[in-house]
Amino acid sequence: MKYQKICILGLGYIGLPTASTFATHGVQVIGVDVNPDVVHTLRNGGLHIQEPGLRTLVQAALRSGNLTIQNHPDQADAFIIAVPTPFRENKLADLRAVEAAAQAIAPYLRKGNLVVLESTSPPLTTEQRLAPLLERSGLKNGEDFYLAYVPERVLPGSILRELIENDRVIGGVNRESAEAARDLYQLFVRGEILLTDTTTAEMVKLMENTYRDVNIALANEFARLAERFGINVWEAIELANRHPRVNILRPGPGVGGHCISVDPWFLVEAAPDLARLIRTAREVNDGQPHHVVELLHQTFGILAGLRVAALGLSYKADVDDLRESPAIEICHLLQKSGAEVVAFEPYRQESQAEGIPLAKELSLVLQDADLLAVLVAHQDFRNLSPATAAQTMRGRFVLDAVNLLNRAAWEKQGFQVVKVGEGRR
Ligand code: SAJ
Repeated sequence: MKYQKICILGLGYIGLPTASTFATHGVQVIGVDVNPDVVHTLRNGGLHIQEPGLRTLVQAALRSGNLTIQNHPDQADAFIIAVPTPFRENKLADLRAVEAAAQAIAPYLRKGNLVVLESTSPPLTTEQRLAPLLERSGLKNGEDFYLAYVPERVLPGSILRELIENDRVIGGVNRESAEAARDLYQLFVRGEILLTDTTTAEMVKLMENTYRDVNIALANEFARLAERFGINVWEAIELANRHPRVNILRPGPGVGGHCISVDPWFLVEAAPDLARLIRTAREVNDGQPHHVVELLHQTFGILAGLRVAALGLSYKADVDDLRESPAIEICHLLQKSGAEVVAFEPYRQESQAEGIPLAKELSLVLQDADLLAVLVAHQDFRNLSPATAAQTMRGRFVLDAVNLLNRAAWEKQGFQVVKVGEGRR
């Protein structure tokens, strides 16, 4: 199939790079977002999210004249839904944005069109939730229009490269739909394109992120065991990973972001009686911020009244995304314990985030602090000098939740250091 004009709904971390990449590969793209601020920002040459290389790519796409931004869909050869699928308080998937996108597409759907869902969704969503809404157009899925589930698999921080290089799994409601979607994605994907059915593709996406979540939970549990037994988990992991079939991930402050901390719940929701390991892993990772604060209590005693300099608020290193961030949860828990928290987040310029005041510079956040808490392993923090910190800070407590600091160098400056996964005998 040939595609001249496509319409992408949702211009976030996935939709915007995808829209811009299609546009720079010669396809006419209508980028749609229901948030008027996003539409306004993009139309005026701005960017509402940060990702390495994205600004240049979006500018090139706009300059080529192939990318236009608007707040509603239009007729096109293909429609891609890339809207968020968060969960609600009760951990059940919130598919309202997917459903709204499908309803918005239905009036523009024509015979021979392709509709693709990219948003991570519980098993059977494409068949049972999306198809009926699209069929309100009077057209039948798989016969009058093609329908496919094509999960995104790109890693925040490396999105532009992975979008092109990663292998791509495409699930169609029938073979023709999978092939129609393959014809679209092969316009820019250089990885292998693998065809399957929609529900398998939905499961594949959830399995990938669940696999990572369970493995991080295991690393976090190993860290807790190491703390109890008085050994250094980082050394133990390095040694265990010398085994040819072992690859233990990194313990840390917990698991955040909009993907790994959310997606496994979709499997728990779909089959709570079966997904027991998956639920436990989620609970271990969700409990990690509490564990880190407990570690502080045990080592430093009462936290009330301490001034804490928190380094990093994003959900992981070198990204600006604060969603589900364990660093933010640790700050909130410290505030609840009566500590005064000021944070420095190099990717954020605002004066506060989620009720946490933000300092504009690293040197300012350290001023008069009693406890330095390294919560995210941003590149910017790697060269932090213990001598400078000792001059600026009031107290001598350090928490390293991400194994970034050299313990000996900090102890030499008189700091008392707590590290996740490092037990002391
Ligand atoms: N984390 C650890 N220890 C580790 C690795 C990660 O504590 O060893 C933490 C991170 O700090 C972060 C969280 O886990 O808080 C998730 O980070 P991540 O880098 O593992 O993954 P995401 O959420 O940025 O992106 C994931 C990726 N999925 C997999 O690697 C299986 C990405 O390929 C997906 O496209 C993305 O989810 C998504 O959109 O679903």
